[in-house]
Amino acid sequence: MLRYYVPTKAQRETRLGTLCGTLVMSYRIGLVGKPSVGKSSFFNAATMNDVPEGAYPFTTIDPSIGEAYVRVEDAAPEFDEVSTPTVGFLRGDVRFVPTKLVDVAGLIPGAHEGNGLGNQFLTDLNETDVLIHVVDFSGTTDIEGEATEGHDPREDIEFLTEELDQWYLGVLEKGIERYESGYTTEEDAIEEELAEQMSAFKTNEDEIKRLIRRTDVGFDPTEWEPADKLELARAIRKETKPMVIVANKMDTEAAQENYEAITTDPDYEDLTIVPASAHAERALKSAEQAGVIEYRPGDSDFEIVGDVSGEQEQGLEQIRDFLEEYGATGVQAALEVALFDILGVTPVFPGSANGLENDRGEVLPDCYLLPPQSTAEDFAYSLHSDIGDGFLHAIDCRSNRQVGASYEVEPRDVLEVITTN
Ligand SMILES: Nc1nc2c(ncn2[C@@H]2O[C@H](COP(=O)(O)OP(=O)(O)OP(=O)(O)O)[C@@H](O)[C@H]2O)c(=O)[nH]1
Ligand SMILES: [Mg+2]
Repeated sequence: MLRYYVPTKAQRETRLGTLCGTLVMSYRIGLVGKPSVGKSSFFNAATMNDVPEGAYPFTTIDPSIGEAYVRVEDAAPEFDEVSTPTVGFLRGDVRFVPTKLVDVAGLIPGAHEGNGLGNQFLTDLNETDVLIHVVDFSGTTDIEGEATEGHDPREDIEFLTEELDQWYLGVLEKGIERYESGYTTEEDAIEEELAEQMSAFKTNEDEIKRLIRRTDVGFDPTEWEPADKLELARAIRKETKPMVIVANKMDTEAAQENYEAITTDPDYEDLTIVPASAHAERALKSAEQAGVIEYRPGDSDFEIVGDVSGEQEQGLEQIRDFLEEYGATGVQAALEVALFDILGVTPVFPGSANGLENDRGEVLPDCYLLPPQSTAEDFAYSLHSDIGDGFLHAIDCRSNRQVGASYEVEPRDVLEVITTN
């Protein structure tokens, strides 16, 4: 009866390993940057928490993890249904699917050598899958986060990647030392040693091997020059901590001028930069909670529905002008660029071909965020290991067609999994 490909135990374990790392624990987006750029303000605006914000460096010391949401167009209306999410929530036709956001201490140049709050704070970023680099585009904070004027945000963009690369290099060098000290047995390959040493960065042997090949440094670390080591460290960092830049404090004129200059500078055209105002997002969400406006996070407009003072109205109208100019506050957009554009995460709805409602009366209660190139079978494993083990085929609920184990899922697929058990 099993007409479809069933993985061997070893294949299953490898795949489950990956899934446990990313799916079951859900995605983690890390906020990085020098002090006073607005990481905590962005965190609070996205998660509606109240971690301390302050116009002085190192306001944040201990990391915070909160729940943020990414928007996915709901699939239920295509089936003439209204969904009832049990995970996240629905606003109009938009599903807000939860993801984790991490706020950490600010980094200053030399952090990897212990400057500022030092190296241990870098490790707070270990478990993150993708980074949002928050940059103060207003230029009113210097490279260490102290108040100034006319600081060039380009400097911040440069230093942060350098700092992360040096951090990776330090860990990589420890792995090379261990390898060369003969601590490991002779048969061990360098990629094995490095994968173990760098496992906290969510990498593995295959990935290291691929990156050694891609950087062309060769498999004998005794031959590696300092520049080779840095190149490899950088390649591993780029792979395991891809990054989007948020141009924050865009509600100020100075930030808008810098944004215009940097986004038209050919040296920076390869970067993904999202213009944002953490303050505007927070203000709109707070006004919504107070019943003053109706605002759906990420939207390009809002409606005033309550009584407002003249001053409040003026503030809100200023934010409306901002939304008109930049399309949105940028907070939602940055989270979505990080997960969907940079990581290539695919949202998939578990459904049923015979009407979307499940036996608990819920309509499309869940939406899974799957790693790029996930197959129908990976999706089954993400539902439950037993469902993956018993996978027969899946049904695309829109077309009612069967799809096999190796079918690559597409964004907003609605799939039912048929199993042997
Ligand atoms: N104009 C403007 N100011 C902002 C915005 N976001 C944050 N700020 C201000 O920038 C300062 C620093 O904000 P925080 O959120 O504490 O910055 P941080 O990056 O978490 O700082 P550390 O925890 O010290 O690393 C505060 O005075 C905020 O009010 C924004 O969108 N616009
Ligand atoms: Mg902070």
